[in-house]
Amino acid sequence: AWTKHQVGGFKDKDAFESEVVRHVETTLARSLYNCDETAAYSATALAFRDRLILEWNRTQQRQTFSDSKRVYYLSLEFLMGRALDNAMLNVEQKDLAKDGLAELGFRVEDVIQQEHDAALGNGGLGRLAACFLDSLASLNYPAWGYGLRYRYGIFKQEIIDGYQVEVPDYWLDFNPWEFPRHDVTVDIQFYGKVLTETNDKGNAISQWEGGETVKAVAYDVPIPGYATPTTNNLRLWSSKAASGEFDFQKFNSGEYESSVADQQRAETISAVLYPNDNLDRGKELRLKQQYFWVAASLYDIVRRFKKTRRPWREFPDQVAIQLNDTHPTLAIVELQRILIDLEGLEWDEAWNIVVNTFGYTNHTVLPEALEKWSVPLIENLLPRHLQIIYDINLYFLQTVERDFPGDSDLLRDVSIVEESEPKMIRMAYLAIVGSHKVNGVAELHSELIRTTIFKDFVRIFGPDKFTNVTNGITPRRWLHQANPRLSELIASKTGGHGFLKDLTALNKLELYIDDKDFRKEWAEIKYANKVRLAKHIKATTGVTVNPAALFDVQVKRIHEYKRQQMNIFGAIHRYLELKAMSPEQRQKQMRRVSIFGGKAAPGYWMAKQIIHLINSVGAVVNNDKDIGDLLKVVFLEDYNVSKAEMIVPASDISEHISTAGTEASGTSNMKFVLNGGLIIGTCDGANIEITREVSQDNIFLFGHLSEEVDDLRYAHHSGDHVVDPKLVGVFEEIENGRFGNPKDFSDLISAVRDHGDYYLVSDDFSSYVDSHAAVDEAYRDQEGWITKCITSVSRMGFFSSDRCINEYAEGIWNVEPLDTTKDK
Ligand code: 26Y
Repeated sequence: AWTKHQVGGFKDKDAFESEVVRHVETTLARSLYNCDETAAYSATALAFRDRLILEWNRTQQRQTFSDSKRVYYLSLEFLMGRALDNAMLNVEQKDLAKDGLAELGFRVEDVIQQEHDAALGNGGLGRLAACFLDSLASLNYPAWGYGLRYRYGIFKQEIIDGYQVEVPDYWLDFNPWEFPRHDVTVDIQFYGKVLTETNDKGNAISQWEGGETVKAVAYDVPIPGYATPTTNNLRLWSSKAASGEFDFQKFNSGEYESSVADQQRAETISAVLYPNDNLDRGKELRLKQQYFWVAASLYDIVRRFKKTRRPWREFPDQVAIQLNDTHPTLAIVELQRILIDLEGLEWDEAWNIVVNTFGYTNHTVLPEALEKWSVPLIENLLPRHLQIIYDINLYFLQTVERDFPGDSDLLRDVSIVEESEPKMIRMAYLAIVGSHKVNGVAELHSELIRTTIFKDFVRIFGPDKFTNVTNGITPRRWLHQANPRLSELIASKTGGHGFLKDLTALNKLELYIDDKDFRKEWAEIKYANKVRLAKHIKATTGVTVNPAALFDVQVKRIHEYKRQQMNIFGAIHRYLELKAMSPEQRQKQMRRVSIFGGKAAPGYWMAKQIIHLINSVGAVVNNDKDIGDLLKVVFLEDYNVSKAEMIVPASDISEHISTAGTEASGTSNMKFVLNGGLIIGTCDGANIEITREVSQDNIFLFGHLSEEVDDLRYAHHSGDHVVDPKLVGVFEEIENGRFGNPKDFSDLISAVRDHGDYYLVSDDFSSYVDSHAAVDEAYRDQEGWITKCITSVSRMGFFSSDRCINEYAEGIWNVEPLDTTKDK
């Protein structure tokens, strides 16, 4: 069996310490006497990195020699967070590092905090990709991630005078976790034109020529699995000016500035992550990013395949490529281009290979998030790809016409090319046509895509092409790392840390549901986590919160469909009710801290108004002497992965309150329950499956169902739309100026009152308020509450990303884990 110190870890504490010292003195060129926490972090990270890369090498060799099928996960976002804590825990050497660092005069927790988050993603989709990498490695799947090495990740959020201000996130100053591969580069072509000739067989041969070239340089990030030698690779591409004679000539002939400008233009491609979540803006630079990354990745994958000297038809037996949403859909077109233009395959043979290689995951039904690219834009940037897209569409529509003769509405509806002005390419349709499987990310969501946005494709391809893989989260980061005390307590009752590899083992906890000591320890851990968050709130906002109060948390990207506006309206309603009470009555009420966090896309006006309203309400409520501890409203700045690791374990109740049918899955809902918090939520996304597991008694559900949404929206426009009276009271107070200039919030109010209330805030408001009253009641009974929490945690095994990855492997990729013991 694998022992961690063989390669992946350190022989003992002394070996670790001497590596840290060596890095301080040589790599960092500092003396031990002026080694501060930053230097201690750097040296510790470098020491662990050195060990990881040895295991990484062995993993790559093992995977190459075994000649097994590999998975390639293509994602424009990898929201990794910090790496050091995770690496220490996954190689099971955090205790050793803790002792070693203590001897050098440092606390491991302080050293860990020095690390800058790797924030190469927006929200759920990017974090899902990161959880998947952890599971793929932990389960020993031969798998690579491919993404972009953004110079700037998601912006840092500052709150100034209650408003969001965006600050660039320059994170690469010191990044010990990446290995530049200056020898692994790919030239990527843009623009130019297509030359078509006829060969001797009379077939048209197309070549894409001219245009400009940009160089892609690989940077590799090692991904350690938990308690296994497998260390997989995340390859991120960085753009650079191609060392073309072109620039050099310019440089020589004195056109220094324009040569530098060319260089900068090339580097711009991987410069910044687009900060939109679930909102498509159709910017040319984003299309350039997509093609740059997809073309470099495919070149790499094809190069690796060609080394095996297998015939092309075996490509899908060696390679599975998963598309994380439509962002990498051009990979379908690029592979078809490589096969027909460069490798000389016939169209049908090539297309068969392509379809059997790709799988497509859809993450949203929101129309504004479905990618479309204008035909003129693609034609200019990628002329040959546009031709291939038209051919793909032509052959596809021919099969539709054959199977559904004369149905011209159907042809128009499913055409990859939308006949608008300008014409648009519907990327989701292209992804469906070019993949062998399409999946949604929770049961309701998968059902919705089958019956609404993709229903015509179910008719055409049959139901088997469409499937569900309910999302999951890695219990390593989201329990063991974020909540170490809870992880230890669970280990002490379930027979060790095996539950981190098989999360269903949590069910053993139900045996201890009446164990007094266990319950006491459970409650103490939650309280300690709340104390830690309370300290953070004090330090960052100046607001004092009582850790004995009920912590009510909503942290996620700010979006109207996620309905943070309903939450803050609810908090205002609670405030008004408290104000209306006599002091005696008031003292009987449950204490609450209403905690918000999340970023708004910089161009999303309504989302920014929501942030401003939350802060404005906080400024009034938190300073109201009548209210004191009974209600606090805080907005936590710059919500990110490492903040989530502190916030999630400290919640009593978390809010997952999207309009039914709009949140594809949600994944933080799983994280909160796994950490002993309960949920208030709508019947949406994975909330439904969480309810099935933990039972109706252990979740606070409210609101209309997804089947009802269309009718309600329709009714709003038929004249007699009445706003819920409680909500009217809330609006009155806002408009009275109680929370500052009412003009600042008028769009939030009119969206509900005057513009059709698309997200059903008014329709769900009274049931939302009632549900919060039920939360208060339940929390009064502390013993009953703890029982709910323990029961819920014990039933969360299903939501491990390990289960989820195994479902992809079996149902979509047809890949198997690699035995890591054979070569030992
Ligand atoms: C087109 C482009 C601007 C775009 C960029 C980012 C579109 C969408 C996104 C991000 C989407 C996203 O994060 N979706 C979330 O995916 C999670 C993982 O499947 C789900 O849990 C969550 O419900 C969904 O909103």
